[in-house]
Amino acid sequence: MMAKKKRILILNGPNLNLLGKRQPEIYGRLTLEEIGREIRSLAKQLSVTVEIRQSNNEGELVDWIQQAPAQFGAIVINPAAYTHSSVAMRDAIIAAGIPAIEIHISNIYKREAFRKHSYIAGVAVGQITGFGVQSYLLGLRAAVECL
Ligand code: CA2
Repeated sequence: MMAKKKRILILNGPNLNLLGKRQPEIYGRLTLEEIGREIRSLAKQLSVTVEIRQSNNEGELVDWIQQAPAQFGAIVINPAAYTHSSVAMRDAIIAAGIPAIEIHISNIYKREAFRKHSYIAGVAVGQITGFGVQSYLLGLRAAVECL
């Protein structure tokens, strides 16, 4: 079995299952499935394994973050709307104690005022925001550097 340090968990928050289906002007035309293919292709080049999950449920995301250290060396997370509301996800990341990289497709600082605050940023290694699908790929590269 591949060492857990070489495994990276990619988490996606609420509504990201709609990617490619609505609001392409903000979030692009690729579906989460298609983005997943690009992520897996880069992971192969970087000699790491990725597991990609999406949930619309805050508690499920908290459970996955809590369980992550048993199987994964780092987390790349697009918390979506929970970025701006979830103390629970922030606390789970602190408790997990493995590096987390926060990513966003859109630039959250160029949008509505309520998106400018992230509960996750202060406990993440860093944040990548505004590069479209590339945010996921840059996030994966950053995570590999943290292993
Ligand atoms: O830019 C990002 O990646 C966000 O995390 C996306 C979230 C938003 O709440 C954050 O402020 C920034 C929204 C995800 C919703 O995704 C959709 C995709 C297609 C159609 C509708 C929603």
